[in-house]
Amino acid sequence: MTTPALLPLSGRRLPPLALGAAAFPHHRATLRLSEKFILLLILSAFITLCFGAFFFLPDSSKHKRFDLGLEDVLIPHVDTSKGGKNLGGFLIHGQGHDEHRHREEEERLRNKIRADHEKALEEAKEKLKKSRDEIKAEIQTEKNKVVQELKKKDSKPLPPVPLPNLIGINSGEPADPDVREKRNKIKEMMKHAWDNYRQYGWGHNELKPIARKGHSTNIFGNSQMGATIVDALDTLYIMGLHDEFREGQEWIDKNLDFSVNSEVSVFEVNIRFIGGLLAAYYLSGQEVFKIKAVQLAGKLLPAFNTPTGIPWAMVNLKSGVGRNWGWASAGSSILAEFGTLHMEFVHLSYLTGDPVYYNKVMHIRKLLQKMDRPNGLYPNYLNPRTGRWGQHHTSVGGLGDSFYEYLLKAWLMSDKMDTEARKMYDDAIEAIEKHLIRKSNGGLTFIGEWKNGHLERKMGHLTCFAGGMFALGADGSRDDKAGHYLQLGAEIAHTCHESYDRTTLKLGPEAFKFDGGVEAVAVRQNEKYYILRPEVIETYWYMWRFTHDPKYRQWGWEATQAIDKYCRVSGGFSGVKDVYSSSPTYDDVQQSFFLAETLKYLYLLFSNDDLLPLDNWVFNTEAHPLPVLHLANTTLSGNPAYR
Ligand code: DMJ
Repeated sequence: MTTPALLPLSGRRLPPLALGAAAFPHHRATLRLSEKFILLLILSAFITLCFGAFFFLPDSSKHKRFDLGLEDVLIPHVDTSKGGKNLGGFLIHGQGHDEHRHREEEERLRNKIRADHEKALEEAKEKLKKSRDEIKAEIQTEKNKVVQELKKKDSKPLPPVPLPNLIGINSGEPADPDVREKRNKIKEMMKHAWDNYRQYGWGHNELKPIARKGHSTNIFGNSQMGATIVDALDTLYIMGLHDEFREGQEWIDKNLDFSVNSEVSVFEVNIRFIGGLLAAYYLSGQEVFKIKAVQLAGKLLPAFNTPTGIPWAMVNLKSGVGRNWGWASAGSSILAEFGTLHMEFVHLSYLTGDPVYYNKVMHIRKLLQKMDRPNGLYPNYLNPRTGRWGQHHTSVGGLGDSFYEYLLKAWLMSDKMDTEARKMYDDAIEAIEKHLIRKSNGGLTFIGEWKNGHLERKMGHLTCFAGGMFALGADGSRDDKAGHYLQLGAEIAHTCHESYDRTTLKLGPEAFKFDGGVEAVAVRQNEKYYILRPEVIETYWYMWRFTHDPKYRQWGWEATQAIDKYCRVSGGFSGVKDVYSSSPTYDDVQQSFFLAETLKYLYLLFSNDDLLPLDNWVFNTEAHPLPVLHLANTTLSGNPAYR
């Protein structure tokens, strides 16, 4: 029976508009809602009429009706000890005063019920006079009110914390006119990518530059979360594209909503959205970015509800239900995913004063520290239910890469106080050097992958980021091997440059081999694509900052020209399917990381070093710069918000 839900027994009618808006906050529900709403009104009116009729029935009939359960509402306590008895819900004390008082009470309640229901009937009649559009508009207004209320609740000011030292947010304009010209060209490419996304893909996650429409993949779930806007913000800011930055900010302020029924990748949302929002906040000082980052982080937290605390790969932002990728070994979570949260989560704790984020990532670290590692290597798969490794596959490219990167960067970001992270990084790199790094017959240093007990002599484009990582970690390395690691970085940069140089388009393939006479060349057709990835350029930039060897700028410029020549289309930039073909076909995707990383690293490569100096900023794995936190130690006790 639906009556009790529609018509609470207290006699107060639930305002149906508010009920609808609160229960169905989504646009698609609006149409269905208005139909339901009219039905509810009719039912409500009908029931009210029944109630009206009821009061004209003889008393005995009424008592039977109230047996249906209304007694608790009328007189909740039945005290039979005083000789009274509960007759059909009305407390009958038998005689005299009590009986009289009771009748009065009964009469008062009846009048109240009658008045309430007459009012409800009037309201229902009024509503039914309105057109469908008017009712829809009312529902919308109520819905907006609820959304505004929720926004207000979510936008509560965060505790003030001292901002870290934000050094080097400047133009970084190079004096050399040739370098300046190159830098301007890169800025123009950014504008081309942004303007087309603005025109054809606005609000969608990414752009299809040939079809000229929005694009998305399952990492962002099924909703339009404006991934390109969030990912591109800090690049726009650094390049001085302030109008574009403001447009992005406005969209985020008005439209970026995380209460969506959408299953997203925890890792991708963290590095692109939380990282992007935090960087935009630190660069511009605009509170909205910090608030959005914190709101979103709250939506990711349920992913950590696993028996081990190792988060699921995906989480539904609305329900909080998590799960892992179907393709991952034995239901495992991925090392590069759950191991790439630390930087952003430490900043979240710093900015909110809430240790919850910090505790989550430290728990992961502690768990990993306790585990046995085959040959000192971290396998890529870990089961979040059992806490056991899945398949013994180790990679410094896809599935493993940014875990190692974040160990080093956790140490750097803590102003080198987090020595535990540095030790884990040093141990891991030693094992990687011993088991995965080799020189090819032609003298190219490469990083292979460990698969089921043997080394696969193949390196991914993704792995090329490691050149920059080795250079970044050189200072402070164990046994003072700084020179060695800088050299290793240079060798990886050289190998990756070769992988570009040995193609027709001078763009790097997704993966390349060092086997059977093949050196730095893709063999399989499905590894010949270039999807606007940044890793090789990222390594050029780090190498440039540490060595100022002009070849890195030269290599960066070669890549810029190749991208502009082969990936640029009138609707933006697209990946290409075969870098060895002289007439490439496009994949028709402008990846958000092209704006976040590839173009940013290129721009920085042709800027002065005092723009975001590496002593003060640490770039997350999506190239979003986060400031070093000069905290007393890794427990964040230096943060006044904690005390
Ligand atoms: C980016 O989203 C990040 O750099 C990530 O760590 C790995 N790959 C892509 C770009 O290639």
